[in-house]
Order: sequence, then structure tokens, then C-alpha cells
Amino acid sequence: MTDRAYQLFEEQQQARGINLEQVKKSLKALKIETPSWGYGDSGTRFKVFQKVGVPRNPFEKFEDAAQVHALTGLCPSVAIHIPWDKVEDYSKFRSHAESLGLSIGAVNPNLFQEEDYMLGSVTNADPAIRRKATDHLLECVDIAKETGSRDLSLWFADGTNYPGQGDIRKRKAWMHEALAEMYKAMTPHMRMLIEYKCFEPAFYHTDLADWGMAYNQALKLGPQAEVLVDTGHHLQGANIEHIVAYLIDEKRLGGFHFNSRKYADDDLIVGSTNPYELFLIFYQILSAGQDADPAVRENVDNIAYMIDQSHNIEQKIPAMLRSVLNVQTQYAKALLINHAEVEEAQRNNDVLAAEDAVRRAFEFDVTPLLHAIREEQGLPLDPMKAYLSSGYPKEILARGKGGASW
Ligand code: PSV
Ligand code: MN
Ligand code: MN
Repeated sequence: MTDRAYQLFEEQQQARGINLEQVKKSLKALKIETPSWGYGDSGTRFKVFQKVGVPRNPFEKFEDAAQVHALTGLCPSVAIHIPWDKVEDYSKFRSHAESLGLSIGAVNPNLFQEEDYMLGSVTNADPAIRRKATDHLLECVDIAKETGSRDLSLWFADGTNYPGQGDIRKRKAWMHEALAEMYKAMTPHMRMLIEYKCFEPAFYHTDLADWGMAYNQALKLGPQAEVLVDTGHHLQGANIEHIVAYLIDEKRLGGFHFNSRKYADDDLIVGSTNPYELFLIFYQILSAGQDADPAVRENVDNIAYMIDQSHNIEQKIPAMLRSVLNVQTQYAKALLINHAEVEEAQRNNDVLAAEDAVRRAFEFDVTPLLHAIREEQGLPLDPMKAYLSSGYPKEILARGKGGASW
């Protein structure tokens, strides 16, 4: 790469003691899973908007996801949600994914869309409903065996709207009972990623409301259970990067659902309102990646980076491209942090120098670096532009309206 902009960038970073070859290697290794449901029609509780050209079935969702991977080299796997992505023959589904250069990623059970679950699924006071919900979890383990998926991502809408509505401690025990049964059914290579959320759809209490509750369940289950951090699932002002650092240090950070939020679980394009938070999350991960404890480094190496966003008003594929490119940009910036400089400032209790050493990396324009790695990988320098000028956006219009919802 002889581009002038890259040359300047290289000189600038070398002068700061940054090993750009290592940075490029790390960037090329970044993998981000996209969610099948991010390609379908979506909306809010007020309205689900129907778009022209939306996939009509799980197979077409994967075809759209393959576009995102082909243009970015970042997204070789796609998470599925059951029953949204229920198919008759999972081995056929798996072959379809493989023929597109993809694999089927995390399997997400869905325990929030049936009438039966209005007052809870695995924490419902009715044992028959708890049984039905647990059976669905077991069904998802079987599906994961067929799809070759390692991760099962669990999110429960379970909670109550009013004081006294449910017995919080009994519900805690029922949650554990269901998770333990599922845990036992998993093969040794599988992982259970437990997702928490502070509220919504329940507005008084949620059975797994925060990382501590998810971590507590994971700890009681065993080493194959870990915590999933969805960036939209915290109360205002929560320090997500602190949670991330804490969980990695306890070797229980399983993965992320990246999305952007301003008010609640807004599920917006990643990095659209809070890029610095994303950068600081990567700062904690990269810092832990240099830990002396191999178990901490192992946790870092196994973090599943996943997107969880639903595009309400925008076109699905370009929105997904924007999300994954924003993740890549913030990761690239975080790779420019000079950790020795930060540590020296910390040792000297030099608050301003420490803050400056971290923030400075965020302020670099990493465009020349991203262009360089894309060129080296034979990818378009501007994946968004390449998509918009390709034939695909027009081709999918033939699908018409009325595609799969979520
Ligand atoms: C719930 O808000 C959530 O974040 C969970 O990950 C679900 O699986 C997903 O959204 C579904 O939209
Ligand atoms: Mn999520
Ligand atoms: Mn969510």
C-alpha cells in the first residue's frame, strides 16, 4: 500500500510506538455475527413497517447476510431465532448457509411471543407453562446440534408489572431449574449465553434484570454458562465498559449484542449515538487481552461479537453494513491505544495523562488504515458505496412486499 494517506498514517503511528502490522492482523481477525431478524420487517409496538424487497423466509435472510459478509469480510455467521427461523430441515438450512460462505451462529430461543407466556415462560406460576417453555429450550439445543452452532443465546421477557404479582424468589428458583435442565442437555462444546435486561416488556421487575443476576445464574450452572451483554439493556448512565471488564476478569463474558440507544432498548444502528462507549468497551477488552492470566486471555479470545438491531425506518442491508462498519471503526481506533503509556500514567497517578492516552486513540481518523486492510483482503474500499451501486438492491425488489417479520 503506497497511498499517501496511509504513509502519513503509518509514520504517525510508528512514531507513537504502535505496531501497525499487529493492528492489521487483529483487524482482519475481527468477526461480527449479524442477526437473521435484522434483515426482516420490523418496527415498534406502534407499527411494523413493511418494506419492499425484504426476505420472505430464513433462506433469503441468509442471502442478504451473505452480501454483508462479501462486502466487508466481517460477518461469516448469522444468528437465528426460533421459531422465526424454524425450518423443516436444518441440515438443508446449514448447507444453504455454507453454500453462501456462511455458518449458522447462535441459536436464540423465543419465549416471548405466545399467549401462554403473558405472565412468564420459565418463571410462570403454572407448571405446565414452565414445562412448555423448558421444552422449547431443549428443542433449541437439538437445533444447535443440527446447525453446528456453539452458542445458545437466552433472553427472557419474564417479569411482572405490579408489586405482589409474582413471588420473586420462587421465580428465581424456577429460572434456575429451567436453565439447569437446558445446561445438562448441551454438548461439551456448547455455551449458554445469558442475556439480561433492566426492563421491558415487564415494568415492575424483570427476572434477569442485570449482569449480576445473569452472572449469578451462570456461576451456579457451570463453566459453559456465560453472560451476554446487550448494549441497549441497561439503565441510563450505566457504565457498560466497567461491566465488561468485571465479567472478563471473572472469565464469564460470553458475548455482545451490539446496538445503539438513547432512551431504552432502542435497537438502533450500532455506534450511531455513542461511538465513544463502543471504543471504551474495546479498550477494556484489548487491555484484558494482554493480561498475565491465560484464562482471562482465553475469555477475550472467545467473546462472541453479535449485532442485535432492528431497522425500523431504514433499508435493512445498508443499515447492517453501517452497524458492522461502525464496530470495525471503533475497534480500529481502540487498537491504536498505547497501553504502556496508559499504564505509566496510571502508575504515576497522572489522571490527565491517562485520560489523554486513551482518548487520543479515539481521535485518529482510521480511514487510511481501513482502506489498507480492505485492499489487502480484496474487498471494496467503501463497502456501502459498493453495495448501493451493485445490482443487489434492485434484484431484491422482485421479492415484493410482505416479507418475513423479524
Ligand atoms: C430483547 O430485547 C433482545 O435484545 C433479545 O436479544 C431478543 O432475542 C432480541 O432482542 C429480539 O428482538
Ligand atoms: Mn439482545
Ligand atoms: Mn434488546
